[in-house]
Amino acid sequence: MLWRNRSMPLFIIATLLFGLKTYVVYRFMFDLSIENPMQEFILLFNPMASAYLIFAISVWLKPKNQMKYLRWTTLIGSLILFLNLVFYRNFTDFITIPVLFQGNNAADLTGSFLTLLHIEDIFIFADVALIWYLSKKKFDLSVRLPKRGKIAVTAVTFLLLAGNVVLAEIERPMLFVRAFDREYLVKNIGIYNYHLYDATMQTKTKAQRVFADGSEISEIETYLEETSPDNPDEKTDLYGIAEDKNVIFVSIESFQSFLFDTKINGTETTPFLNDLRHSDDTITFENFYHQTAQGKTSDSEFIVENSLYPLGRGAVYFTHAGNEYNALPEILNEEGYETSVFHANNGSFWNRDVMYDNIGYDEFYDEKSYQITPENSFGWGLEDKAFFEQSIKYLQSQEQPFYSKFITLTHHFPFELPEEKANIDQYDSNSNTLNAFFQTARYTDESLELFFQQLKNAGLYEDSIIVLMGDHYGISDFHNKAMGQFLGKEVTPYEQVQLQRVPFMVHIPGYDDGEIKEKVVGQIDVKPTLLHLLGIEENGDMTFGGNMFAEDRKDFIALRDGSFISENYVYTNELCYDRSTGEQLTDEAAKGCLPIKEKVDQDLHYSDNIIYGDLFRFYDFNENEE
Ligand code: GP9
Ligand code: MN
Repeated sequence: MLWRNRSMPLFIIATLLFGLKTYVVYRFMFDLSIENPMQEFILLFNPMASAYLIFAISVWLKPKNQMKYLRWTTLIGSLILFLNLVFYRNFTDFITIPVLFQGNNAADLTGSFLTLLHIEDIFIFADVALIWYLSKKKFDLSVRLPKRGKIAVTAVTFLLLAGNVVLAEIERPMLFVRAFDREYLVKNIGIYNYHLYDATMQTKTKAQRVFADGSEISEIETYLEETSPDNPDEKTDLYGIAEDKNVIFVSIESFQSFLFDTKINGTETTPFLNDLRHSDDTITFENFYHQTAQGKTSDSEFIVENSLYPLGRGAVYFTHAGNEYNALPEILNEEGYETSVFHANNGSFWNRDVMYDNIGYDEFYDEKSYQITPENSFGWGLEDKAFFEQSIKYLQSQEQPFYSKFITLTHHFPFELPEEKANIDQYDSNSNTLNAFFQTARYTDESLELFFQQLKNAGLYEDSIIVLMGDHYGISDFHNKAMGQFLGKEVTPYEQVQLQRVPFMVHIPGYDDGEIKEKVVGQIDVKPTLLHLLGIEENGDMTFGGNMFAEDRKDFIALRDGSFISENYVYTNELCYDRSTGEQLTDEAAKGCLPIKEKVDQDLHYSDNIIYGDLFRFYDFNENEE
């Protein structure tokens, strides 16, 4: 007899309940795309295999400890699942170890956290309660097996695991090598094994810095030279147009380009920005993409400052804040600019205080510099109108020319706005998030209009150029149904990529040749573009982007998950689309995507190596300046 009382042992009950529960959560509470029956089967198989893996180990323990072990592992496993679900609702992504260590942010996220909880989440803990109850002594559902029996139980673990890996490999060849997309991993090997995989990756990346030497940096230097367009030094009419002017860079929170020219019940969402886009003193890039990943705003800052890609896991601002960089503020400091950042949030959010110091910002005006009262704050903190208004005096105290970055906050998930401050209706769909989105977007638009006015009043406007950029998406694909309703078309993977367009506008007072440019560009291009406008030659720099105004440009914009946009194609989820029509290309026609995809992967790989290996410590930027 394998177990006493002939009742089913608790580790089997736990496996069935926990496995099934996990499957139901994957299937109905996450929003994982299931394309065929095989994927459906793997989605059911992997939680069963994982649950068995975790619980079957208990047969090696003494009966009393078996119960304790099963109790705690079901609870911890359920917590992991629950936290991932909450994280997913906000980011459509899964937790990675670096993200976990961003403790400050987690604390600051409490406001959003509560809005991410759903009543049905209780279901995730239903089996935990049952297991705790059944693990009581009176039921005695422990097992006492001879050694052979224990080995047999464990052997099944390996069979299940091997089965899972084989199935995953058939479904997604080279899954572990190409693991850009965490959703594939979770779908195929389950969330628990995914965390084991992530832990292995973490160890590997930590080791990379230790083993890096100077040899690889020259390989990357050659690569960047060879892949740069024919004439990287091309000087356009705009070269030096902003020489000696101040640069006011505004990073607009969660602003997506689809908002332009939209109306809710007849009211324009962004009247000020719409006018600006069509004015003579503004150049707008219509096809400008954000390229951020888990580090959100901080990733956008990192890309802009360095023209490097962010990392696929975690925020570089956290994971590699001590690296050597050749960042924009450092370059501008050398050119005689005073550099500063204005952001009315906790200074340590995204580890900004540490990173800013490392990359050379002279001042950081964080929440301590602002008068924050119950009347002027809601949601994430100080409202943008008060933020801009209170910043002007600090801006006036800067030595000119200055480079000042402003990071707005009000238009941030969950897009809260007191009713009396809303000047546009909510949208009406099944997504409260999208419904509220237009009100805070409108608020941002109004605060920018006021800011421009205040700059004029303060006498700072004429001598400055004002650059406006969206940091990343605000509406994740979790809301695709509502988004489809708003756009009047289904949000296909192609549309999903197109929704990653965010504003990029260069406003030059006195300029009279403004236009809306169609070129495909992205955040990676901002640093070389600003330097071009300022007339600063940085020949020895290593950048993955290029001047947006140049004729000869690199032929793609890579997104962090390996998707890309080129003049002719949009590539995502391993599918190639015609960029102009959105039509999915197959066979011969789809082959056009392949050579570009290779370059994209190489680019991301080299940029990662620079960061993981801290390779700029082996490179002398001044010496390489020609
Ligand atoms: C926090 C603000 C928002 O200071 O920049 O960060 P996000 O959540 O968008 O990355
Ligand atoms: Mn942001």
